[in-house]
Amino acid sequence: MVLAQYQREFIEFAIANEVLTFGKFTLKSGRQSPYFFNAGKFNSGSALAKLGRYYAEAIVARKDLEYDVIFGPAYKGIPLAASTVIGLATGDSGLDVPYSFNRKEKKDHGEGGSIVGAELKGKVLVVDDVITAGTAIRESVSIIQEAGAGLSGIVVAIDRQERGKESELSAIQEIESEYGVPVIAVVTLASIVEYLREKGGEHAAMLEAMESYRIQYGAKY
Ligand code: OMP
Repeated sequence: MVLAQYQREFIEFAIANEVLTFGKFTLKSGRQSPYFFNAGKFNSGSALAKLGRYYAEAIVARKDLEYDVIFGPAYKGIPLAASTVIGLATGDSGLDVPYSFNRKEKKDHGEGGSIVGAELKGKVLVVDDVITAGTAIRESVSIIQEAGAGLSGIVVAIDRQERGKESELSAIQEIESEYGVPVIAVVTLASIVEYLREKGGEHAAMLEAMESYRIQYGAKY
């Protein structure tokens, strides 16, 4: 595969912020992974500003994407959605897009309810951090459907391209065919593998660990 320049830059940005790290990690699925992507480590104003621009560019580049509101699922999706709408408003496109997010606990006083921000209606674009098995995303889809709105697409920083427990397809492929919407990822497992291959030298051991993980859990493309 050929790595686009923005993907190379994004991987370097994630490594520099210790968002993308290599080692031994246990995932939500129980799998032992040689890498982890912790979006919570984008934890300063300049990092979020830059991150918001990457998401905004990924959205603008998909000309076929239609959406009325951006939704960030609690918790990690909240700063991501906020950064993305700022990225859209301050970038070349200058789009002023409404956004909302959910509370994990429903509030029964004050304004009440579990949705904060813009009304969740019409076509909803979900902004989240990572898709592995797709569990978190399915929860977001339920929230959108309960609000009477419709899912129109999903944008994530990374698609780990892992197959589901009972399927050869990746979680993203399953979601795309199940809901009939596009899932856009800034980078994928394949991009990270390609990045390590380009770097060579001291990255050889990481590359080997990533390749064997891909053989064990990677989806078939
Ligand atoms: P799924 O719900 O299996 O799609 O996994 C997505 C969630 O896993 C993310 O929202 C994170 O909570 C967590 N996760 C990461 O943040 N980074 C990773 O590299 C891998 C995972 C994970 O546990 O699979």
